[in-house]
Amino acid sequence: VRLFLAEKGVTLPTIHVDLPGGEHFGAAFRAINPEGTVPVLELDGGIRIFDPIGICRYFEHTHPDPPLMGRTATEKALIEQWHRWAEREGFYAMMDAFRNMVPRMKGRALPGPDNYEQIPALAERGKARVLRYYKRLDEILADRPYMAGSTFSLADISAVAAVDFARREGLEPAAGATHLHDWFERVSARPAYQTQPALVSIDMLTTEPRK
Ligand SMILES: N[C@@H](CCC(=O)N[C@@H](CS)C(=O)NCC(=O)O)C(=O)O
Repeated sequence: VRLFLAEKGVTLPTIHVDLPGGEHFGAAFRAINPEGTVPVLELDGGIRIFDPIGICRYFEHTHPDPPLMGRTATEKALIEQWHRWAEREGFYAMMDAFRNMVPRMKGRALPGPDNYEQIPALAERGKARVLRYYKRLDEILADRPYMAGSTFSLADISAVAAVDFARREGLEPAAGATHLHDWFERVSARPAYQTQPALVSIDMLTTEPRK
């Protein structure tokens, strides 16, 4: 969401939620989002949107330029396709690997209000799937500069967030994945990424088991 807003040139008043301190489990935050997850967009009038892509969709409508979710029917369909692919094959694979592996996520293998124990086999499967994701990304980007074609879009934001996150957990793409590396350089050189990298700090991701 931060990358999407930066690409749009939108700045919003923000309130930091202390995830390591478990603020999102407290009554005050749960009154705002019973799902216990960030981010949450609060609109004038009080409506709240807790889904990241719901938030992006809102700003795509209110700030259509530059378009990040496509203009034509074909662009919209391709961007949605590759965004969902990156989320499913990259982000959720990385999340399985990360949340089922690192000690600080013990008892917090899924985001949300309920505590789930880690499943080591899921971490292993997640790692294998991240490597497959890298391989497929390299193939996909062999004939185009961006995920959905010639133009940067939400699909690139989703795809780079998964890569960025997995790399910080020590899962590096192969050196020979040149199309992936070239694309990563292209995307991470963008002013939005320079000011709002997909991850600000690993500390933001550290959550303690809910008491
Ligand atoms: N579930 C949403 C993302 C929301 C989400 O999972 N947010 C994480 C931070 S990236 C969170 O709030 N985690 C709190 C926790 O792990 O306790 C999605 O699939 O797009």
